[in-house]
Amino acid sequence: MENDEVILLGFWPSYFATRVKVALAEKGIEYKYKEEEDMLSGNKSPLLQKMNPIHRKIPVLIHNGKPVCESLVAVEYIDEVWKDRAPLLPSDPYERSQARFWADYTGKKLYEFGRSLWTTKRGELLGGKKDFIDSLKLLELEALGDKPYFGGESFGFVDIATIGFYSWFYVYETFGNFSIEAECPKLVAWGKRCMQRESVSKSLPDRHKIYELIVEFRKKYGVE
Ligand code: GS8
Repeated sequence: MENDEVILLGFWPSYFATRVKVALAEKGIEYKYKEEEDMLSGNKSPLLQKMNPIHRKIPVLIHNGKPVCESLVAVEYIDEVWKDRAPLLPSDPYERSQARFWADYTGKKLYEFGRSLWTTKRGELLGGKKDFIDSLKLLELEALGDKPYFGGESFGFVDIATIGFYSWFYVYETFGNFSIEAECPKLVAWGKRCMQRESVSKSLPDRHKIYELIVEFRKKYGVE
């Protein structure tokens, strides 16, 4: 594993790419990061098109020249290949199934409802805001509960899958005009707890930078 070549194709604000960054950091793997420069205009680099010809999406983990696409697939791959470090997924099959379920939930529901908050004109939000808050509350109640991390006492797969959204909370709150801390205090406390880990704090994008990007995006596409 010493001489392995590990490359990550990413786009800095992406929570999907953040998943892979945090997993690599948790395992202490050195890698080369390559930014997709022109993502918002829909232009994909030749390397991305070659490495992910099916979806042409980041993140792509390239291990010794071979691509692994889809963020959660990449996180599981990292966990299986670098076994000498603490495991990211639980060892019990049922717990593992539940971890996969919630990781999938955050990538689908939080992504979908969260996106509608900043791609919708302010006056037209209507049900989108409620859907988003409900999806967060459900995650807090059903998956996190009173535990410090989703998997229990230690940081793991669902934390890795979800923590990238924490950087987007500011965008959701600003465009949705609500406080996530007021709605989901345990989830916000969890986010702060995760930020105390170096693997997280050094991998997460800056929330104000994301906000500025979204302001630009809304201007460019006439969403005001
Ligand atoms: C989603 C990746 C994705 O949406 C995963 O890896 O988990 N299910 C995939 N990537 C976005 C950037 S982050 O919002 C992307 O690459 N979009 C480009 C496109 O849709 O063409």
